[in-house]
Amino acid sequence: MKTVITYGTFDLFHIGHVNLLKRAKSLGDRLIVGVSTDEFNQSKGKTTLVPYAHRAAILESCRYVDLIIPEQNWQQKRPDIVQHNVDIFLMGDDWRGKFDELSDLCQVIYLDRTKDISSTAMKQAINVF
Ligand code: C2G
Repeated sequence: MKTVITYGTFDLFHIGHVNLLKRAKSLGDRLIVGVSTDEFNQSKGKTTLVPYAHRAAILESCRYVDLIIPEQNWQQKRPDIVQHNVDIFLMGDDWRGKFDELSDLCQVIYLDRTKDISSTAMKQAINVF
């Protein structure tokens, strides 16, 4: 069984997230998603509208996602990959190169982001910021 893992905040779940998860799942048999906790997002300096519990439940409802784990820090990727026998670590290409050090454990893939959509742009459009 081929396992793929990816991580993210997934605030205001949108088509860019769906496209990434769909392509990620097409590369394996099982897709694990590490969803950033509210506390971790604070440490990333990222404000979210949707609380972790809702973001995790929304991801769980996605047909492409098989398992949700909380993303609580930057350091957990390596042990997560080992614990879950991950074959592919995957992120959107805004992260290109940032996780190459994981390539001793698994294949590292960066996929093109979906153009013209982002949680930040959506928040600005509805004047949340
Ligand atoms: N994404 C995408 N296209 C978009 C927007 C986002 O492909 N238009 C991808 C991002 O590249 C990322 C994933 O969707 O791989 C989740 O995006 P975010 O929720 O913005 O994740 P981020 O806050 O970047 O957190 O440890 C990694 C971090 O947790 C990533």
